[in-house]
Amino acid sequence: MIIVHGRATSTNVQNVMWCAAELGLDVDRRDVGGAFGGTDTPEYRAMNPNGVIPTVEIDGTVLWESAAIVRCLAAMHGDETFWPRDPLTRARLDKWAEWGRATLAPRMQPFFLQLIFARPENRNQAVIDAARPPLKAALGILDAHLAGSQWIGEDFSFADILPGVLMYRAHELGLAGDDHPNVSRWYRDLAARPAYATHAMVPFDSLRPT
Ligand SMILES: N[C@@H](CCC(=O)N[C@@H](CS)C(=O)NCC(=O)O)C(=O)O
Repeated sequence: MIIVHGRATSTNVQNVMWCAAELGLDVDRRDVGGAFGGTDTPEYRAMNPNGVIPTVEIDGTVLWESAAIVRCLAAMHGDETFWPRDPLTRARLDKWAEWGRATLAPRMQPFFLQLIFARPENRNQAVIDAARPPLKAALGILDAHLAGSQWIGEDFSFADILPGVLMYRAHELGLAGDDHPNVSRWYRDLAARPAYATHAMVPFDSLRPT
């Protein structure tokens, strides 16, 4: 039994939902966070003292940190291609999963903040301009890697999920495209996966200020 507490518009919830769907797992997702609220209640804080989403219950065990949850689901239910059991084989994939979290996501964050969450009149063009070169460099590294393979590894795996979940917004916001043809080809291949289309290609207009 898997319960995911978190709104569908959160990329960190999407990580978990997409992973679970790839693994064919049934999930009971409950809207929490953002406009839904619910993260400040004593009950929620008892599960997740950070007050963020997602919080996930797997067979009664409460977990938070979406990347840790993706790895847990992959280890519990993934086959050898999705989650290689040999540590070195897995680490060759996991370095990209971690890179997605540690390098790519922070370089996209300024764009999300400025282009989605800020009111147009409050957008800071200097922040956007300063964020472009580091994002371009990161996408260039990913593009060079994807020139040699369809997926992050030889086969689709957990390592596609952590950077891949960001690609919908990156392409919708025009952050990746002509300069990164292999990234865009990878995004199209991800988008052709029903689990990605359902859980990661979630419109984000509802996150914009009203
Ligand atoms: N590192 C955490 C980050 C969690 C996080 O910051 N979640 C955001 C949404 S993406 C959140 O809870 N925002 C407040 C809210 O939605 O109410 C994870 O990956 O689970």
